[in-house]
Amino acid sequence: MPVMDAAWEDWLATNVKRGCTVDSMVDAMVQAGFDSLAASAAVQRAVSATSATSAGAAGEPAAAHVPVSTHADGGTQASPRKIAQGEYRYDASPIAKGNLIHAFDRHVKVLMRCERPQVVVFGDVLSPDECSEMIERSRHRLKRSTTVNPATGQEDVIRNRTSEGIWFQRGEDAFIERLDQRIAGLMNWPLENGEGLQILHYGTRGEYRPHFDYFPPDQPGSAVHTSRGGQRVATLIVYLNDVPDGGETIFPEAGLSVAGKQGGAVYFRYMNGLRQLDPLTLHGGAPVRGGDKWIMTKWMREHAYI
Ligand code: PD2
Ligand code: ZN
Repeated sequence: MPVMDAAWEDWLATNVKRGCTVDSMVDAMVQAGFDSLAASAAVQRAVSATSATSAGAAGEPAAAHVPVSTHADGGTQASPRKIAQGEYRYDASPIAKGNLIHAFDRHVKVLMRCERPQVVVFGDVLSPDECSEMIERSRHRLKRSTTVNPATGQEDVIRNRTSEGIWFQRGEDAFIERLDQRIAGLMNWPLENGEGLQILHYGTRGEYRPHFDYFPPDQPGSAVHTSRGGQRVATLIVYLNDVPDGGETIFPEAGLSVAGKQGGAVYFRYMNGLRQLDPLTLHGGAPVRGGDKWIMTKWMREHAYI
């Protein structure tokens, strides 16, 4: 594998300034022999460094891969309050204390907590039957997943995200409503601030390269998404099956990896009360090495998502 030397750093800085997409740079590095994880992390660092220099916004990463809702209807205008600059300050997490959290209709186990970044791993958020029901409801309706082009806000099918997905509208029937309520209780965030549940399916070799879930504030395409409900503040990924091999959720900047277990979930929070965004929440879905992987994702916004 090539090494990340000064020549590569220069190449990255030049291409970021030229406006090349993250994917094109990652692809070029992978072609040159870099491991995809190392390439993604290097590109994200270069994008962050360049946006910090050009916008004077130290600590505000300019992410590129933002999964979005495909719901098309309009919504309320989010407050245009500025994102605070400077080093991310860890304030109190909304997640309840204790080893067992009462979330609407279920007691959920806390298996692991990390403070920097704020990550919590839960067991038994959904029962095995509920996981199977979500998979069966989704199996025949899957479409290739997209990511947001940060320049335009449009969705692109690109190689960094090899999965298929489907969205359920919030509260679309009694079963979904119950899961929405439980998840809002667990995340301790208003139900109406949640996007609809998204189901994702990865086959063998499917992966989702490292990215941020929040909309990069300095990218023109983000305004399209934050105009409805404001910025994303936290994510819950629920594992709907046991993956035979691979498919961990990884946090490369934190050196953390979560191997999913059916019904369990990983929570991470990236926007604090000052509206700063936490660059340590860079995360991805590692390649599935055997079998397939099903997850369900809930993204919470700072305002009602109507
Ligand atoms: O599949 C995953 O583990 C994963 C990892 C990172 C999913 C997402 N992000 C996502 O849907 O945003
Ligand atoms: Zn993500």
